[in-house]
Amino acid sequence: MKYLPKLLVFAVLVMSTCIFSEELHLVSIKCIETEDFTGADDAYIVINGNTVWQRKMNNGQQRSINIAPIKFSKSITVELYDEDSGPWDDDDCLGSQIVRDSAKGMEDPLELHYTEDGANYIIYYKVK
Ligand SMILES: [Ca+2]
Ligand SMILES: [Ca+2]
Ligand SMILES: [Ca+2]
Repeated sequence: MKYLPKLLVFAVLVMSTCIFSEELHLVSIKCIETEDFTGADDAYIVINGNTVWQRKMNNGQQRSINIAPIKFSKSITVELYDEDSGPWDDDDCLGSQIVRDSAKGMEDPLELHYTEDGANYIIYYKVK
């Protein structure tokens, strides 16, 4: 019985690596058209309810996304927002896109398109 706790920890570790076997690598983001018409957007990416990246983005800009890969299983949702300020100006959702494990192993980065609220963005990603 004294090995049981260790066995349980081992089993949970094995199970979690089996369940979350995919890794989402966000490569870069390109702004074709901002949501704000007064200048740059304060674009931010939300995954699993957490803001994982935020930068100012203006028309024609492309930036690399230097964050750690995010583990997932089967599918994961990647949301893009523009942050606004002031009590009457809520942040704008530019779209919500789903990455699937079927993209795993593709050599070239794939694209997610965000075109809500008049904006136009592309997020490039890989699944490993
Ligand atoms: Ca806005
Ligand atoms: Ca804004
Ligand atoms: Ca707004």
